[in-house]
Order: sequence, then C-alpha cells, then structure tokens
Amino acid sequence: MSRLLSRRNVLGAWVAATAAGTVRLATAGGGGDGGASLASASVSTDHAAHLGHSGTVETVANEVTAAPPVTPFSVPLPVPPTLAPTSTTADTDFYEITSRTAAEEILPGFSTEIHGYGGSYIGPTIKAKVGRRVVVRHTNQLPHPTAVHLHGAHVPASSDGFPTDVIDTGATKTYEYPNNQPAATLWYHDHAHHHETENIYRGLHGFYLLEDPAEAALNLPSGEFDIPVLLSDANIDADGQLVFISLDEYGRTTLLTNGRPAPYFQVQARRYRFRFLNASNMRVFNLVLGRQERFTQIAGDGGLLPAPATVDKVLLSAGERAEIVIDFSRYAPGTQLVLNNTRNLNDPSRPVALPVLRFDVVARVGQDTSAVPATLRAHPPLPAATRVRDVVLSYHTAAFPFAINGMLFDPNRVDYTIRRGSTEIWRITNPVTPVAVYHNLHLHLVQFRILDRNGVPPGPAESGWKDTVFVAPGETVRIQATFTEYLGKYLYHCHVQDHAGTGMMALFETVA
Ligand SMILES: [Cu+2]
Repeated sequence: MSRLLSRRNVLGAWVAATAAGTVRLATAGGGGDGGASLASASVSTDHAAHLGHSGTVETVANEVTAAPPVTPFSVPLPVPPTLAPTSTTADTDFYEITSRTAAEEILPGFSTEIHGYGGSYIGPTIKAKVGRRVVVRHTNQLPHPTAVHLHGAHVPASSDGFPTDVIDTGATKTYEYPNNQPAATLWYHDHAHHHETENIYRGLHGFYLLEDPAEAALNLPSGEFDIPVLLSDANIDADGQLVFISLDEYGRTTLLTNGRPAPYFQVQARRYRFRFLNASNMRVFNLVLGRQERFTQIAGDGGLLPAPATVDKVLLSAGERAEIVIDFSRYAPGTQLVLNNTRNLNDPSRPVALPVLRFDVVARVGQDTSAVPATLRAHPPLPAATRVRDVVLSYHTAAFPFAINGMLFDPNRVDYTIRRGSTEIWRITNPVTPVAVYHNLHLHLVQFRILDRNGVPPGPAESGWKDTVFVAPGETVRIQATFTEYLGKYLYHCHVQDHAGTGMMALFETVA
C-alpha cells in the first residue's frame, strides 16, 4: 500500500504543484518547441529576424503570448466522431465532407472561430478497410481555395490534392482512395497552394484510419480502447481567437490535444492503443509519460512495426505518427499519469514538462482480452535501388529562406523523373550552416524505409514504413522507396508547414 501511495504521489507531483492556481500552458521554459537547433544562438538570430524582433528567444516568446490562462486538466479529451458513409456498394464506401467556418469551444469559456471539415477543429474520422475503395466528395464553403491531401496514402495523382488542383469557394471535388496498402494511421489535411499552412492551422485536418484483417487478427486494443490523438499548437489571443502568423513558432504557446488544452482522459486499468499524430505546423513533440514510464510502440507512419518496441518516449516531428499501447493495469485505480511534451524549443538538451494529457486510471470493467503479440507485421527485404539522389534541405537568407537543393517550389518544375516500379535511395541532408533549423521530409505516393541516420541504422521505433522523416541539423538520413503503380506529378517537401509554404517543396514525376 505504501509503495502504491508513494508511486501515485510521484506521478501526481506536477498536478499537486499547480492545482492551487492557473498556469499558462506551455510557457514553462520560455516557450514551446518548433525549429529546434543544435546552436541556440543561431536559431535566436534566425527566427528573431523572421518575427521582426531582436534579442533572445525568451523575450520574443513572452512578447507574443496573449492566450487566456487555462487550468490544466480541466476539460475532458474529446475523441473525434467517426463519419458514417452516405452510401455503400459491394466494394466502395461513399462519404461527403463540407469545409466551413464554425465556432468551437477550444479554451473553456471562449468561442473560437475555426475552419473545419464538417465544421469541427478536427474533422470526422474516416475508417477505411484495405481492399475497399473510399470516395469522398469534398465541398468547400470557406472563403478561399482548398485541396485535400490524404497523408501517407498510395493514391492516383488526380486524388492526391496537388497544390494547384484546388476546390474553389462553393465548388466540389471528388477524391478516390483505393486503399491498396497495409493498415495505417493516415490523416487528411489541406494542401492548397499558398493557403495550406493557414488552412491546417485553423482546423483542416482529420484522421483516416486504414484497417485490415491481418491487423485485426492480432487482437490489439480496439473499439473504445483505440484512441486517435491529434497534437497541435496555437497562438490564441486574449479573446480566444486563433492568430495566424507565418513562422510563428514561439507564439503558438497553447498545446492542443484533440483540440483542447491539456485535457484529462479517464482510462480503465487495462490496455489502450493510442494513435498520436503531430499535426502542428512546426513543433516537435517528445512525449514522456509520468516520470519516464515505459510503454510499447507498435506502429509508425505506415502502420505496424515488425515487432513491438519498449520505449520511454515518442519523438514526433510535424506530420509524423506513432501508435503506442499503454497497459494501465500496472497502476492502481486513482493514479493520475501526466503525458508531457518534454521538448524545449530553445534547447532540446534541456527537457521541460509541458502538459499534453492526463490519464486518470479507474477500475477495469470486465476482462481485458486484448494482446500485443511478439511479432506484428513482416517487413520483407527491400528491392535493390538503382539510383541515389541527394536532397539538401537548407535555409538561406530571410529573402530566400527555405529551399530544397537551393530551389524554391515551382508547381511547373519537375526535379526528379522516376521510372515506375523503380527503387531509389534518397540521401537527405540538413546542413548546420548557414543556420541550424530542424526539417523533415515527407514524400507523397510512397511509404519508405529509413536505412540510416548519419550512418547508424534506425532504432526499433523507426524500423517500419515511414512517409515523413525527421532530419535534425547536421544529419544525413538515407531512405529507400519503390515508386509503384501510379503515374504523375507528386510532391516531396518539408512538413514543417511554414517551411513548405514558403518554398521548401518540390516535385517528382513517375513515368512509364
Ligand atoms: Cu523545413
């Protein structure tokens, strides 16, 4: 008994320390996390210049934070509803989604204007099955163009949400998804040229969960014990409204978990599956449970790992996903476990504790018949690569900021022509000079595998299929992909959305 009590006290220490009053979320340690760097001095110079400020990062963060104070863990975690098809046939499910302006209570007591799929800050979840086609008719009732990209999906170019293939205000476009890839946590979000960063920031994002019988047969936690969690951040003004400023990494100080500030979630003392998505614009999340409790990672961007990995953190750059299983039967009912983002914007080597979500453990109802098998999904050897390409992600000057191989995005320029069916190795480099800023790289059309990072093979958490890979300053990451089936022009880009939106994006074209 005393052991359990002391454990609860340890895990609840942060809560006790802050329960007496309100705290401003996510400002501990001088701000959130976005373009973390190896050299904090250079990142200060870099981003202070963008924001039009001089001086230290801490000064900038304090100046731009105006969000109303919020008591952590004062609202429950909402789970986005699953969208019902409007009709089904033997092989296809049909859906309809309208993008529109709406009001949502993101901070308690404030009505915030959002731009959302179905009028929600997080769009409805689409549950798709491998082998069954999904057709989504999107209507745009927003005052600017949209384009819907299904992130991580293997789809024809005509349904990939190309930046200039937009849905104008009042118009409708139909997207077809074949779902001919393994089960994975995908997400849909805006990609309209010059609008996508603000569109996503204001709420154009949602989950698309692809399921298959092989995964279902594993008996992982399912149904009400399988929870998608979208992580984002926001610059919220004193009136509770979303403020969008490009490259505003230090101003987006409110962390949102399924669209709420540091919510709580009641869990039974049993296993749960959580599908975490970093849908933020620039922030890196490093999720740590309690005082570095262990849990099990089962999947990355492209679905299940070869085998479960025991981890004590989850690192997600913008656009990445990780699925974990937490077995709460290890904790006595009454235990409160806080999931924190420990990534310090100003210095990743100095962890902070920014609350993301609190789990409140209650007694289990009925049996927990779920399992986490020792093997999850076979990952056959990759075909041999026939081509190696170099992709350099770099910051240049304030006038010419975020480029790939020294070039800004041009929707009419194709940089790589790739023969359909061929396998390539891409060597992605993020040089430290002239300015150290973190980037990542997202490829459309394909899932890839990470070969190595600075020559070192990836750890278990990055050993499965990926569509977005973190590339820290000074790193070179090699990935390998096979470009199958569909022909056309596809994007590859940094998924730090303000980087992509200001030019860090390019095209490859698959040809017969
Ligand atoms: Cu970038």
